[in-house]
Amino acid sequence: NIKGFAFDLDGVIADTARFHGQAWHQTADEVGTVWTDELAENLKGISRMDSLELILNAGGYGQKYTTAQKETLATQKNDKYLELIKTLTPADILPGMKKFLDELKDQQYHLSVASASKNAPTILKQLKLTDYFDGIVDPATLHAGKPDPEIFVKAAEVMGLDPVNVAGLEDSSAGITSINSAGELSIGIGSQLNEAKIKFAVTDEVSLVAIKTQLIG
Ligand code: G16
Ligand code: MG
Repeated sequence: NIKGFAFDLDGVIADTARFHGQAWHQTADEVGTVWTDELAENLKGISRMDSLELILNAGGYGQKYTTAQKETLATQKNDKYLELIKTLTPADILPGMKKFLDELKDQQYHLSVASASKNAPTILKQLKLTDYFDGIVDPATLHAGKPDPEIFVKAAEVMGLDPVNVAGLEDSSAGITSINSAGELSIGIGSQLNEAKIKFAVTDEVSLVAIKTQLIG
């Protein structure tokens, strides 16, 4: 009996990965790491500092920078990213997701956000979606990121619900693992999300009816 939905942000509500990619590409150029599509793909869903470590390690520069220098690089990336996301408008909500959120709201489901991004409040504001959600999990409070269940357990708490009454939507396999380990119903959007209980190829296909249809099998 699902009473609430916990939403990942990047790749589910909006495509912010292209802005993360643009900003990190600059960092990669600066430190000397070759930017590849594979590297860009591996940055999805992981935290800011873990992303930086991945970029440094990809070029073999893992040991070259001090903690203070890494913080400077991460801050520069975030400043660039904040500049880029200023252009976001409600037109950037991924196809079908506004309609799905309206459907959930109409039927009085609880909604929360489980994003690794510290910029989620800013992004939701740009998309004019802030009021849809009971709350947003603050990733700064987490002991471990996805695939750890913590973020989706907290997303249930935000809605005042037991995890068994929550469904989580994710586009990353680490996120699906997090949802499953939290004891929630996992809804995967995209390819290669085999562990997801319910699967959609694209955001446009997500609706309550489509979810129920897959549940009944
Ligand atoms: C998002 C992105 C990641 C990003 C992370 C942290 O995750 O997919 O690439 O590194 O947030 O973002 P920030 O630097 O803004 O704190 P999610 O969980 O929304 O898919
Ligand atoms: Mg995501």
